[in-house]
Amino acid sequence: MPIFIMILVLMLSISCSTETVQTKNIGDLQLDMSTEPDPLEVGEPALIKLNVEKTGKSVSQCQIRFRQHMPGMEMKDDNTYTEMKEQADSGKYQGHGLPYHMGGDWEIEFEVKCGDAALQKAGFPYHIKWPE
Ligand SMILES: [Cu+2]
Repeated sequence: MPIFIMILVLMLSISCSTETVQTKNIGDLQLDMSTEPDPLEVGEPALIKLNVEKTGKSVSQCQIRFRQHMPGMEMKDDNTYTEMKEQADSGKYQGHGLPYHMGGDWEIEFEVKCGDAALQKAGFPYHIKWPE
């Protein structure tokens, strides 16, 4: 294989493995959200991943659920929540959401309850493109 093709393949594999992470702070918690697929796609359910940290350390055993909705547009699944499962006390939580039925401005809203702290909500805006 010519060297330039090898370099091209290498570059493609690197760019595919970089995931987009959105960060948000609520109280003293830092939430990092990423998705598979990345970016989100119309008509596809996605794996939503949330890492929870407090002053740089992962926070374990939180109860987290999320819903997906389009602000300004009422839809039947607006209040359907997905419970997230923690990956072996890692502070990394995952859950499969519902498919996104249309392109536009969505919000993925998390409800996070860690230990004795009060339940907190955090919304991540997400624009989903219509397929070409
Ligand atoms: Cu809609």
